[in-house]
Amino acid sequence: MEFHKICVLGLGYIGLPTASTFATHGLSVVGVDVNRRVVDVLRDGQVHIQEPGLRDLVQAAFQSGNLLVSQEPQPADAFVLAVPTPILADKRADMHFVTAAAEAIVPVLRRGNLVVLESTSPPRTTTDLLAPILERSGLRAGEDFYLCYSPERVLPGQILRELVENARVIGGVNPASAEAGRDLYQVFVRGEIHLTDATTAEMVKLMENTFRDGNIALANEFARLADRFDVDVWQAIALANLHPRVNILRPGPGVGGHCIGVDPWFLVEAAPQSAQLIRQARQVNDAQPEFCVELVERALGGLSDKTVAALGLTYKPEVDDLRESPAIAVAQGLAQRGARVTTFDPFVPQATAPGCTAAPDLQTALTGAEAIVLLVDHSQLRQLDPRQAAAWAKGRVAVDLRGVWRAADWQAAGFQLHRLGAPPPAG
Ligand code: SAJ
Repeated sequence: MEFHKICVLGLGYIGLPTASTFATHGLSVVGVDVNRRVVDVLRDGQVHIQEPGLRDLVQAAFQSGNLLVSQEPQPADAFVLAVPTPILADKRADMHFVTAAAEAIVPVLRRGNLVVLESTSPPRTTTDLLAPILERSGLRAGEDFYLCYSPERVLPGQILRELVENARVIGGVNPASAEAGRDLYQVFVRGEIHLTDATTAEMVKLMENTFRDGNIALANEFARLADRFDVDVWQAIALANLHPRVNILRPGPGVGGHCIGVDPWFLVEAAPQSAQLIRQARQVNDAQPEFCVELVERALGGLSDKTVAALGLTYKPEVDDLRESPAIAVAQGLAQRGARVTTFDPFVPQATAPGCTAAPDLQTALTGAEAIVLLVDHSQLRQLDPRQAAAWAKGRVAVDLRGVWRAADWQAAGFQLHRLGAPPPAG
């Protein structure tokens, strides 16, 4: 099947790079976002998302003359849905963006079109939620138009490269739909394209992120056990990972972002009795910020009125994304227990956590601090020279929740370095 014009619905972390990449590969693309501000910002030549290389890619897409942005979808050969699928407070999937995007397509859907859902979704969303809405057009999914699920699998921070290079899974409501999906994505995907059915493709995506969440939960539980038995979890994991069939991930303050902490709940909601381990892993990771707050409290011998510099706020290193960040939960928890918390994140210096104060730079954050807590291992924070920290800080307590600061260096600078999942420093 040949594609000349496509509509990409949702111009966020996935939709904007995808729309721009299709445009720079010669397709005529209408990027659609219901948010007027997003459309205005893009028309203004700006980009509302921070991702390495994205600004240049979007500019190239506009300069090619192939990218238009609009609040409304237009008739096209294919429609790609890349809208958010967050969870509600009760951990159920919030599918209203998918529903709304599908409803917006109905009036412009034509015989022979392809519709692809990329948003991470509960099993059977494509067949049981999306198809019935699209069939309000009077056309039948798989017969009159092609319908696929093809999950985005790109890592924030590496999106542009992974979009093109990663293997792609495309699941159709019938084989002809999957093949139509392949014809679309092979416009720019250089990784292998694997065809399957729509529900399998939905499960693949959920299984990938659930696997990672479970592995991190295990690492976090190992950190708690190591704490209990005075073992250095970092050394123990490094040694265990020498086994050819073991690859334990890293403990930390918890799991953040809009994917790994969210997607496993879609399986729990869909089949609670069959997803008990998955639920438990989520609960372990969600409890990890509190465990870290208690670690800092122990290190300081109480938090009340203590001045704490909390370094890093984003959900992981080298990104500016604050969504569901466990670092924010830890900083907030410290403040709730009475500490005076100053936060600093080099990627988002204006941001802070509830009850905390933002410092514009590292020196301001550390000045007068009784304890320094590393929450996110951005390279600037990882490389913090303990002698410099000693010159600015008031106290000599440091807490490394990422396992990246060298104990010997910090001790040499006069600090007591406490590390997550490691015995407390001597003395
Ligand atoms: N984390 C740890 N320990 C680790 C690894 C990660 O505590 O060893 C934490 C991070 O600090 C962060 C969270 O987990 O808070 C998630 O970060 P991440 O880098 O593992 O993943 P995301 O959310 O940025 O991207 C994931 C990726 N999925 C997998 O690696 C299986 C990505 O490929 C997906 O496309 C993305 O989710 C998504 O959009 O679903």
